[in-house]
Amino acid sequence: MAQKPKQPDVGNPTIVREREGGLAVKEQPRVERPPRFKVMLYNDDYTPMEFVVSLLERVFTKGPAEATQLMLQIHRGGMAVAGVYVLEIAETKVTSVHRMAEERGYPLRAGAEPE
Ligand code: TYC
Repeated sequence: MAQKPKQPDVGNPTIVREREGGLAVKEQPRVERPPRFKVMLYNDDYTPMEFVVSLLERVFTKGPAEATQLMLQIHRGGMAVAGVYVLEIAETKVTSVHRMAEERGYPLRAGAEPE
């Protein structure tokens, strides 16, 4: 009876395998989850509500209803988490918020903090 071909063990980093030349290489287990960062949006008295809603839709990919609820949560409570991302993405979102607000002369502030 024919032997079932052995599946390559690609993707299982804990296995020690024979490589060309007979060298056994133990790969590092890639089990660490990269740290995540909350992107906070802060209330102010001047940025128009409609602008915050459209920014939450565009930058944080919220639907219109969720964006409106989140904007009202910030307006009433002073701040809210707009999204959670790995550091580089979180920083890019913060920069986008500040750039878009500054372009229109609004004082809207955002910040990233560890989850
Ligand atoms: N408080 C603002 C207003 O009354 C609206 C607002 C909501 C501003 C959320 C910033 O992150 C914010 N126009």
